[in-house]
Amino acid sequence: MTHCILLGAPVDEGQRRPGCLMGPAAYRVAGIADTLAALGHGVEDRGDVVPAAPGQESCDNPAVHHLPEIISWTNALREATSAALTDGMPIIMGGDHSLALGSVAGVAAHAASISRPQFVIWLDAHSDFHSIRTTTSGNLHGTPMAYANGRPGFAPLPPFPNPIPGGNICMFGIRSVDPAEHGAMQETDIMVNDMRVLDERGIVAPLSAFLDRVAAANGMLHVSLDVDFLDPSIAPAVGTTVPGGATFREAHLVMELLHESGLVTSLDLVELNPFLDDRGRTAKLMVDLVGSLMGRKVFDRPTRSY
Ligand code: 4U7
Ligand code: MN
Ligand code: MN
Ligand code: MN
Repeated sequence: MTHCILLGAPVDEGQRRPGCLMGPAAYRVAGIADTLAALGHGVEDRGDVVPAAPGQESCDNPAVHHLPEIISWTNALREATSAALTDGMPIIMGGDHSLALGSVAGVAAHAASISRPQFVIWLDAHSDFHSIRTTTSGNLHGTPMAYANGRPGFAPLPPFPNPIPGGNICMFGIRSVDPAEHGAMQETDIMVNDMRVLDERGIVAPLSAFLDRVAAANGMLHVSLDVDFLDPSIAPAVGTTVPGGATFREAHLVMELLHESGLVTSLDLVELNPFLDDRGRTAKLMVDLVGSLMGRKVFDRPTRSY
């Protein structure tokens, strides 16, 4: 039994399409708390995180927008996430992916405070590896993975606490990488499992290779699930659809294997835009995936089935 702590993060300023701010409400309406409780977990909904009033920060990339708002969110979510980790498993309900600038900083700070290594699995169509300097869209939801890896070019954001080494990061399902991101990623040892790798090797082999690493290091594992990891045909409620995403069963299998690993300590649910949804089906699918991540299965299996 896990003590699950729901944190609403109605962040909308990391991209340009209004609607992600309704994400936390949609997860609540789709029954996230009841889903967790039915699996035997404790559930504590701490409501929506409230950021401080934005300041006046600026940067020299004219494309970037809403930087002061995102800095306020980053600070508030870092504190809320690391505080929640002392009591249980934070589930951060977004909001666009810029919320991970704060949530991943919070998990990294907590892991450092108890001297455990932090690992991240990034389930996304995109690598989100821009810095504030290199983004051409100016949408800061395309930057959190680079911030967490300690990439330069993030002033005036606070320095990332204890940057996560590339070897502790696994990208899964990516199929849209900008040239500046590609160049920067080449200099890291991030485990990149793009869609081509998953086509060739399936889900189990690459995912279990990463999970073995986490287990060997007694690491904490943060899962960042972007709606656009999923194929748009099953998950239409997202602003940045990319064809060729994970199928229904691939996504559930990822979640089931993550559950069986027993390694997951925190979770982001990001980029749901309920305004674009079709009768709540994307919100419901995301909640069902949380169910699989937290132990729902048809039949019991041995702890490692591969
Ligand atoms: B998401 C993009 F140009 N790379 O920087 C950009 F393709 O959190 C997309 O993964 C970023 O949805 C997508 O704007 C961010 C674009
Ligand atoms: Mn993303
Ligand atoms: Mn994405
Ligand atoms: Mn997106």
